[in-house]
Amino acid sequence: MRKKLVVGNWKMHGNRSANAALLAGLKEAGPWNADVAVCVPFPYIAETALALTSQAIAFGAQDCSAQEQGAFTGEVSSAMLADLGCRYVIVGHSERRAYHHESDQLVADKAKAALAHGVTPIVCVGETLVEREAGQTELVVKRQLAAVIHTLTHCIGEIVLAYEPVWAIGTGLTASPEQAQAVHAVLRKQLQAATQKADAMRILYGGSVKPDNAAQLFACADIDGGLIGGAALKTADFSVICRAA
Ligand code: G2H
Repeated sequence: MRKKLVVGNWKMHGNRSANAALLAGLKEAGPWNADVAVCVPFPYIAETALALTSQAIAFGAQDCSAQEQGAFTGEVSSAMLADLGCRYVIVGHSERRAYHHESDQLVADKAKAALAHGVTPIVCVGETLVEREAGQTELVVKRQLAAVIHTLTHCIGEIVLAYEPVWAIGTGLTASPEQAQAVHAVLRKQLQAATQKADAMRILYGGSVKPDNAAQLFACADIDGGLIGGAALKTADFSVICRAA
């Protein structure tokens, strides 16, 4: 039995006072049966750590460098994230793959760097609308995951995987539970071929998860929680989603 995990991805939103209010609201709204975490912008990690001292809600970042340290201006290493107490880091989000041209291999290298410092990577995979309409969904997500499996080898069981169809991100379009479950089953099978831990691994769904569709998605056999964007910015909405998990 896998414990559900709900992760708020704040993306590039927030400021100190809004974050404080959101975190205070979340602390009041919990606890939930699911594991819950928020992945916040880099400048706010330290304050988030102070606000979430109880550990009931974990926190993390939205990206990390694949490099250990050195002359990489603007980059943030996974050692730094670990130093701040981050439990999770999102890697390979489609917004980074698209806007920062991150390759499958770079994403895999970031996941490896995170694991090396005890930070759990939440590795995102997902197809674009063009790819889905061309019947390439399976091909694309399997290729993205294969790079991570190949790079992490025996550590693959330590990651959290997130399926985020690009066409459903921030668009209000959500994959139906059937569409999402079908891809999650494909990913589970690919993990099963790579590690004996596959059945214990959590595969999250992300892409316009809202209070009114969360329960149906989370009821699917291979959907083990969600990666939540827009709805994670409102205490009430995020709390309902956490309760649905
Ligand atoms: C997908 C998701 C969070 P949203 O990017 O990772 O965002 O819920 O706003 O579609």
